[in-house]
Amino acid sequence: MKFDKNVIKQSIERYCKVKYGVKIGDATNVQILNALGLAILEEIIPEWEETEQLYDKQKRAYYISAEFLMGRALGNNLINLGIYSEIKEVLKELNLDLNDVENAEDDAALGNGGLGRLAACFMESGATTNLPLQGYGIRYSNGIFKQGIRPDGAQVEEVEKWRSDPFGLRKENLEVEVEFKDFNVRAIPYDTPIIAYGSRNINTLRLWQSEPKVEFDFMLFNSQAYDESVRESNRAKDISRVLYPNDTNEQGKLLRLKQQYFLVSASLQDMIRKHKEIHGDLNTLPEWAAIQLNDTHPTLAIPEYIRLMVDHEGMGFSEALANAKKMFAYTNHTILKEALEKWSMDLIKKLIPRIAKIIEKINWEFIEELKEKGYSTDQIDHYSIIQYNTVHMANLAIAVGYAVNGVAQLHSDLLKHVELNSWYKLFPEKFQNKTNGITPRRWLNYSNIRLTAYISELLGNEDWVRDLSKLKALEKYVNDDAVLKKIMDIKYKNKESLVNYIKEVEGITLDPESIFDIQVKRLHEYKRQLLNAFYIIDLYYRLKENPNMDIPKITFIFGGKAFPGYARAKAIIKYIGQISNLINNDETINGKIKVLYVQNYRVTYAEKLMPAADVSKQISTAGKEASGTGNMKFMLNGAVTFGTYDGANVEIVQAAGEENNFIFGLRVEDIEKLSGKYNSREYYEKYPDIKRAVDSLIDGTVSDGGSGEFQDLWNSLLVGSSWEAPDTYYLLADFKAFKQAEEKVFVAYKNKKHWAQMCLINIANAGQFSSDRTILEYAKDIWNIKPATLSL
Ligand code: PLP
Ligand code: GLG
Repeated sequence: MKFDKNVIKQSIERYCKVKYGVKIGDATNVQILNALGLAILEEIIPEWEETEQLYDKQKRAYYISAEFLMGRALGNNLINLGIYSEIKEVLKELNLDLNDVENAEDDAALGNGGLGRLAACFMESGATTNLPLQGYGIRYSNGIFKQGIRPDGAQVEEVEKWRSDPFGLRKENLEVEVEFKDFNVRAIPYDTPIIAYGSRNINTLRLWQSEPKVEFDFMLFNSQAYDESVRESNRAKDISRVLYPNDTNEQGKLLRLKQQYFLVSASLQDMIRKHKEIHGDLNTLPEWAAIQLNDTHPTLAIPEYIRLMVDHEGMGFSEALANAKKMFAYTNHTILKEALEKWSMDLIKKLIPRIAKIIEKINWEFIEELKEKGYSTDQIDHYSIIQYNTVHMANLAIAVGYAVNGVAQLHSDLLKHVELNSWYKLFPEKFQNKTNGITPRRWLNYSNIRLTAYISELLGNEDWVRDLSKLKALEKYVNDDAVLKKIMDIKYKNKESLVNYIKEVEGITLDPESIFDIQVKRLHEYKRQLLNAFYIIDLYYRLKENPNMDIPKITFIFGGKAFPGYARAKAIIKYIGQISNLINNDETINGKIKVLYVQNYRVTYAEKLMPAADVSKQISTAGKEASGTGNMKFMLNGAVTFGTYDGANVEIVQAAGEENNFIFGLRVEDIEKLSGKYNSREYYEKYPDIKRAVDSLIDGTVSDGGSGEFQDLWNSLLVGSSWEAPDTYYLLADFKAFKQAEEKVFVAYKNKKHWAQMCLINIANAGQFSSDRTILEYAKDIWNIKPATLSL
């Protein structure tokens, strides 16, 4: 972007005037933010259009996702445009502070966690690697809820405001209509520019908003039936009103089905219209478009594509199906059974009957194919897309899609050899691995400016930002005391910044001299925050018994939202809050340990936590965390991983060395061997420390306020139920190993130089976890698309 200070200044002034009727001096920060957003849009729109035209000449990939966890846009856009300090100056001259303006922006929290944040990183990397990649999603008016933690530790949920969308462009001219059985809605696209770093390309994320065809019914309004008069209108608006706050668990709700169909129908109509405009012939669409289904949520795109071709374009069913088989690819993000989406055929029939018919037909054709190949009736039943009047979305995606990928090597291997083994046998050629990644622009350049500047100083340029594998060259400093010291100084400063932020938003004072041991992620039993908490309570008991115990000061930080209907997850949050109250208020331990559950963990909070972490806690039960991406963010910012051999942790320690991280506990093979034989009670009876920690739930150490939640947690570990074995996630089996690993952390931390070396080696080997690498692999191995770069 050509940058001219005065032009930007005048634009901000103008937009304040015409949009809000205020002078700059009287404008609120939100108004300045929006005016600045428009000023920047005005400058970049020519390049945005140019990029679109360039991409029109070649095959594109479309990433359809129910979630995009974008976070804030302003700071990152300024970094990518290379005008962060210039804008800071401009604002200063106008008596404004860029930080305040940045803080006026609410997170675009249109996602739950890893899956949505991955989609956001992919968008940015797609632009930066100049790939013709476009995102399609839903513009929820309300993203993920805002979480508060009550003094007793309990989670409370509130509506999160999203007042600002400074770069979203409403494109009413491109609206389409989505048809349900008994009503139609308008789908209005809002385009967000995705700005490349170090290139002029600007990609597009297109989010659909649902709106009614008529705002209200005048007849009803006139006859004073006010509620009735807006009922239809609300029914339409409801579709994009709110994000389901459920991470890895499907509930089969009608509104959710509406959202999914709304998303795919609008997106496909958009793609098809464009293809017709440019190429005319719809038969060639698969040569020009690859469509990635981010998890099964957008799988209805397959029957919807066929419907549009057959019913609207006069194509034969077999041709449409054959085309679909060349166009759709599916990413699996989890092997947790409860996350595998299923929809009742009755529900589909009620909402979108034509789609139900098409799914039946796809299934029929698929079964015929299997019969021809000589499969038995039993086998066919197993593969069937429809079973007991229920549609298995993953089956549909795998049967029709041409590629299926997992998100880390271990996960992809488990899909092939365990979870989806029968499918792998049927279609071995479809299965791939694409290990997740993160964008270094947001997760280092923007959020850790100190480390960014120092890396550029050491490497002599900024090339590493676009080619993260160049970080490897940092390894040569592994014995350079000055470099090691500087890296630790930076970490310390980042910790101080976090301490200030936490003081401000949580009202709690932390000590930057202590180890910052951080576990932030959605609250889920398989992620085992409870195991971490048990370790902490055990450490606390030991410290009380032996106040002179020689350990470094340590601060345990937790963060993450629980699905509001997930009682056990909420009980775990409360328990952590309770032990935190107990420990933080006990003066006899001299502040040696401190525990904090930060409120409302989200992208903006993550940007402050990652740069300040010493230890990254990644302790899921082996085999359960498909990949993790938080783990990569910590690594890139120079934290060591304390984790199980799970998901991408495996690749992290392969890259940076097991000796530079703390790996503990059961591996997938161990768990397979234990399965069916595991008895948590043996551990409980045999080890007094385990018993003491687990019993802290019910022995009066802490209180759930009489709700019985803690007893339920205790039962889940030791009693189980008719549908669930005790301790399904092997907390007690891994407790001892956890404890030993933590002892190793304490020892290692005492040797400052060695600790610094571990951090440096982790940073130097984080290159392969750039989402640039991931997205280029998708482009080459799945989408068959090529970069196209605007000339300078
Ligand atoms: N939530 C937010 C706000 C994130 O930034 C991330 C990733 O960094 C996640 C969730 C996913 O975390 P994890 O990979 O640990 O599950
Ligand atoms: C899933 C998985 C994570 C994974 C993420 C992105 O649970 O392990 O890192 O997708 O692939 N629900 C998720 O966040």
